[in-house]
Amino acid sequence: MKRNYPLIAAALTLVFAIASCGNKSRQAAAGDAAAGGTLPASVVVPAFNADSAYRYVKEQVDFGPRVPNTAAHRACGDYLIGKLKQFGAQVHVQEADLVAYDNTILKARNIIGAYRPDSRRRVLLCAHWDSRPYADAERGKKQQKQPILGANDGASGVGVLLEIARLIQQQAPAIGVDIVFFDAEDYGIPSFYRGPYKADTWCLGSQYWARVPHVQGYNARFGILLDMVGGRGATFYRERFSQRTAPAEVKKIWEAAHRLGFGSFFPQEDGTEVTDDHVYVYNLAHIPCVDIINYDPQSDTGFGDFWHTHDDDLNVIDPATLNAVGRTVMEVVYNEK
Ligand code: AHN
Ligand code: ZN
Repeated sequence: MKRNYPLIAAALTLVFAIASCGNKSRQAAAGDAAAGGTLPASVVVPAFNADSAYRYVKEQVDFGPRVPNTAAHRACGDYLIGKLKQFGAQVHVQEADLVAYDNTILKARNIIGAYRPDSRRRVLLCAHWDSRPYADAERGKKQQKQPILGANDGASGVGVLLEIARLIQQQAPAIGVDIVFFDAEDYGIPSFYRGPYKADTWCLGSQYWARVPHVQGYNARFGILLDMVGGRGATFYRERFSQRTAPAEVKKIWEAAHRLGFGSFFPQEDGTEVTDDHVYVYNLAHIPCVDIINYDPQSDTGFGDFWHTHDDDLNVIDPATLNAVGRTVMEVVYNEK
């Protein structure tokens, strides 16, 4: 069959002209063109605002350490509920008394914002919102027992997801989205503890949610967990549990990052395996879930020198990192059909 090239070219020009209208960015198209790819994707992805995400990180940190059973924790939880409502989500607050490694009863709340709750095509976006009660990676014994601000470890993932919630309200993607803020992730056995060993002391909120989801029979195509996604110069290697249990989703996310020009943040290399909320989402709720988590091969802990220390404050947060992660997640979500 003889193809009418001038007509096809004219039609494509028209399509692009229409797609260029309005003030929405065309990240997908720009990224494809820059990467020398084939045809630009036609989906319009709202522009992630890193300054807005940064503000949401700061607003959490301003409450102080968000350790379960404290006033700051309660106040920040109320703030998160208010923001999700403000951004038009259907909000579920899942309250639970969770038992910590030392038998402390934690008054915990998983906070869920659902968009298009009736759609069966869904994606789960999650992060933990509590901060660690101990700076147990500090050298000094006294500092070790004090709680941390967790600007990166906690607030960064939530900040990115609040910005995504704001954008979903403005222009919804084709699928349903659940934003889940897990509580009591970071109350695991501290390095200075000398009592009896106990398993599964991290990720208490996600363990609870994965056993008893906010709606019966809950399911999603896949999940994306954001953990420590705001550190200056952060690198997100392919976390090994995610790679093993959700390889197609890892591929999709890392390819999206590279398409958008964020290859330096997302090396195409495997990191370590991390026990994080995504492990329980997969093992207990059977939803494949990818952990986007900072892995620093240079540091002793693998999570950067400020991890679980008092240095994890706003000074370690770089909007450029929030931007790389936020745009990548937006790209993936808005390309789901
Ligand atoms: C452990 O250290 C066992 N897991 C890392 C999960 C974590 C802690 N993410 C943030 N803080
Ligand atoms: Zn932590």
